[in-house]
Formats: sequence, structure tokens, C-alpha cells
Amino acid sequence: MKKNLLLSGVLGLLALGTLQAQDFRLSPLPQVYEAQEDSIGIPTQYHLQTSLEATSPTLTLLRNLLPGETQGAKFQIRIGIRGDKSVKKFNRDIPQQAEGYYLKIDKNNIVIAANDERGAYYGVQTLAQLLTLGKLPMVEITDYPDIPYRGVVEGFYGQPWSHEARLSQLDFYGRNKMNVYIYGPKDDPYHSTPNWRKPYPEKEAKQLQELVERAKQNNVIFYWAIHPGQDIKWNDEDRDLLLKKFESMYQLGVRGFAVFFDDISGEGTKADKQAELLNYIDEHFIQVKDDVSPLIMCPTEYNKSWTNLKGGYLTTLGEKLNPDIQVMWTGDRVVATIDKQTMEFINPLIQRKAYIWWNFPVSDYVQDRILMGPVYGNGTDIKDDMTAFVSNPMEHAEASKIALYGVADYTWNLEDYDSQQSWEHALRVLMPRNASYLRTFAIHSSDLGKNNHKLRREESQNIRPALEALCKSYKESGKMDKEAFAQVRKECEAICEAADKLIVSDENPALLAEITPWLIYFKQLGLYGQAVLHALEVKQEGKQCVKCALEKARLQRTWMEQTGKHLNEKATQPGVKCGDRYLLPAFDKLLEAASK
Ligand code: LTM
Repeated sequence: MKKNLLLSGVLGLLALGTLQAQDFRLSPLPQVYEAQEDSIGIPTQYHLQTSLEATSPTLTLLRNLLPGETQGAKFQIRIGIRGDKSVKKFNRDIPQQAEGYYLKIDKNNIVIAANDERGAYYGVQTLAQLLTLGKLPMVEITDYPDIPYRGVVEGFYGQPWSHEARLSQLDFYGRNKMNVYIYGPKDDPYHSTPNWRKPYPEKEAKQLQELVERAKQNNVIFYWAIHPGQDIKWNDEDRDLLLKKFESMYQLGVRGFAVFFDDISGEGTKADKQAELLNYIDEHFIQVKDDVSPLIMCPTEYNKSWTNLKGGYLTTLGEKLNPDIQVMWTGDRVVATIDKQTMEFINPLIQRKAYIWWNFPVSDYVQDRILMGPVYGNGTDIKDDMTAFVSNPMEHAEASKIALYGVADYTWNLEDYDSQQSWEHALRVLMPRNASYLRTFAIHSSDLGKNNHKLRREESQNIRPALEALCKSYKESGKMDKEAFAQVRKECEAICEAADKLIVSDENPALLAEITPWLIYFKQLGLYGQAVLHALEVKQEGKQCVKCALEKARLQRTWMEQTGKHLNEKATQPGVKCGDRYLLPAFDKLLEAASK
């Protein structure tokens, strides 16, 4: 077990009084982590030894975190890349993996020795997390990502993210060691049909330029994707227009390019024509520029359930596409978790390791939902089977960070990924002061309901046994399991309280703006639960008017439903829903039983 020092290291560290209170956890979880019981104060003055460029994101971040750089100070910070003079002594400690780093903190030194610039940056990001402890634990960390490319594809239908949301996302990716952002919102007309041939208007172009710059500062590769397949003509004119568009994006600073052929019909779906175009782009654009990342393509048959093996679409791509072109894949279905079998199916067909486009937490096909649950269900034994794992998020950018935090954690260290822990931590990162309320909301806002893509998620796990026990006891004997009743009552109170506290909170306004329609409904759901429980109690005790209590519960049910319908009206699936995997059906069942 290569990582057994990790948890004991963290726990050893947490045993140190105040550190425990902060509930500290490094994230993404490092590969190997050894901590001593001792810690040092945060250096106010330090002598910096480095051969990194002064303007590099790494040094910029370090200097922001620790402003006390002083020539000749006793405390030394050495930071550099394998072979650099500043970290020569530590060459053997640097892990071999790309983006790997070695971080050591002792009494008089901090050393960050990395394989490459991004590795050094990640070393400093880890240091940034340690600094939140208020002192620095003496640690030795050897760390690297399991999956080479990790991040996000903004590839959903619906309202594209705002400029502000994207800037905030890029900072979030940097902090969480994700290195890819692919710009490809389906409803940006300049990405897709009809305007993919046209350059962006001035305002949008300027914003894209700003995003590219912010991505650079966060060591994130900004990819710009084009979606031309619905009306592309396989002729020189359209080919040249596509290259011209890419060139205009290059002039804005973009250094990563993708071509999406998903969700199209007609001429554009032909594998040999797609391969011909992509190879042309690869040879006449990508390879000509020496500073551009490998080309990415999303095939038309991008998941197993849509694959026509006899038609030979994927094998044509596999045989014809230049080997350096990355091919995306969403799994066994459009929306699916990814495992060993997924990879064993696709990789031989495309003759390369697939670039996973994970359709979670995207909600463009269930817009009445907000998906706040943990990331789970993906294989922990597939790190060598893919080149990338990027998540397609919800149009709710801030709320998506809960899942994206899990994706960052999972893709960095598959074997040690703990979905529950990671989720709990994500809630604290998003709303440190109101995490417990956010947790109550999130635990009941996780499932997608019945949907075309058949993905379901766990929901209301904390209260499910009590709900079941209560329904069973009432159905079988007309009496209530007292303990279960008390638990459900407590949960209903917690739901109302969480909704109230979150709605008046001044924490994370961007998140609150996104979740408010669901919070309004959530409060009504809690009140409905309370009304049902009250009716059950009244009926049992026989002291008050049973009919009145039942009527009140029914009214609350109608109130909730009507309110829900008129929230989120512009969506393709208008209205809002949450808690309907276990909570709502249980309340309905109890009310029905009590009405008999
Ligand atoms: O998944 C892919 C490759 N394409 C589209 C996405 O744009 C969309 O967001 C998801 C989820 O609805 N499904 C797709 O087919």
C-alpha cells in the first residue's frame, strides 16, 4: 500500500489541538504524505532561491502567499524544476510523473522541487492549503496526478456561464489542480451552427482574451472548441473558414483547440470526412504552431449505446486519425459512470486512450433539478486507461463546484478517493460558515429523478432508514415507530432551518442566487413533512380535529407544488424539484395512510 502514511500523517497532524477544529484536509489528496508532530511558524522573512521566471504563475502565487522575501534571511525557500541549481540536491526526491512535485518543510527550509512548471505550481498550491492552518506542519509530500488531463468541458445546452462565473471557475481549477478548461457551450452561436464561421464580436473577443489570460495565471490550458458538424460542407472553403476561425482564436491567446461532432445529423457525421479535416487541422495548424496542445475531437458516436459497430465509424476514426489527436468518449451511454469495461470497449476501437467527457453534474436534460450530491461510481483502477477526464457541469456554475471539487480529487488520486469525505469538504469550501445547512440542502438535492439518460443518484441517505421504518410501522399496525418518527420530525425541522438560514445568508452570493428557487421549494417540503407528521400525531392522540390536520397537510402539499411550478420557468423542464427520491414519496404515503 503505497499511501499508508497519508491518512495517519493527516490524523497525526490533526491531533494537534487547534488544527483539529479546522477540520483540515489537503485536496486533492496527495499521493504520499508524511507529517511530523512538529510545526513551524509562518515565515515572515525568507530568502528565495529559484530559477523560475519572476512572472511565472508559480512565483506570483508564492509571493502573494508569503510576501516577506528578504535577501539573506535565515529561512530559505527553494523552488525549481528538476535539474535547476536551486533544487539540485532534491532531484532524486522528485516523482517521475508529469506535474509531479516534492514538498518538504523543515525548521529552516521549504523546498518545492518539481518535474515541470505546473508541478512547481501545484507544490505551491499545496503550500497554500497548509498555510490556512496558521502554522506550517513539518511535512514531506511526494505528489503527482494519476490522470494527465483533468478538468471541465463547458459543453452543456442552455444558458452559457457568465464571464464572471468563468473567471471564478478558472481560479477554482488552479486551486484544485485541474489543468483543463474546454470552452464549448452549445448555445454560443459563434461556437456552433450557424455562426462558427464568423469571428467573435469585439466584446466577446475581449472577454475570451481575458479568460485565456486568467487560465494562464492558474496554469490551466484553455481550449476553445468549435461545433461545425450540422452545416459543414466538406469543401476547401469551409475547411479554410474553420482554420481562419482557429487562427482568430489563436490571436486571442488560445493555445488549445477542439472540434466537436456530437449531436449532429446528415453529411457532417461521416467518419472519413471528419478524419480528413482533423488531420488537415493537425498538420497545417496544430503542428505548425509549436506552442499548441494536442487537438481534441468529440466523435458523433461518442458513447457505446450509440455505436454502430457494423457502420465502422469509430474504427475509421481509430485507423485514420493522426495518433496525437485525442478522442472523447462519454461511456456506455450519454450519461454514465466510467469503469474498466468502458475503457476496454473504446480504447481498442479508437486505437488510443480515450479522453473522457463525463456528463455529470450536467443538468440540461433535467433542468428542474440542481445536482448537489457527491461524485461516485467511477472506477478506481482506470488511471492508465485514459488521457483525460473532464466533467460537463450544470449551467449553475457555482453549484457545480461541489461536483467539480470531487472530480479534481478523484482524477488526481483514484485509489485514495473517498467520495463522501471529498463531498463534505467541498461543502465547507463553498460555504465555510453555513456548511451544515448547505449539507442538509445538498443531501436532499442529489437525484435526477426518472430521466432519458437513466442516471440516478443517491439521495436523503441520512434519513432513508427512518422514513422506511416509519412508513412500515404505520402501514402494518397503524402505529408509529417512535424513534423513526422523532428522527423524521428532526429532519423536517433541519430542512426548514437550513432553507431559512441559507436564504438570509450573505455567504457566497453567487451560489445563493443559483439555488434560491430550490431553497424556496425546499422550505415548503420541510413544512409539508411537518404537517404530515402533525396529522399522524393528531390522529393517534385523537385530541384535536383530525380532519383539520389532514386538510392542512394537503393544503401545504398543493402550496408546495404550485410554488415549485412557478419557479425556474424559463427552463426546458420548468419548475423545481428536490427530495423526491425518498422524502416526498414517504410523506405522501403517510398522508394517504392517515387519510384512510
Ligand atoms: O455529451 C455530449 C458529447 N454532448 C451533449 C452535451 O452537450 C450535453 O450537455 C449532454 C447532456 O445532455 N449530452 C449530450 O449529448
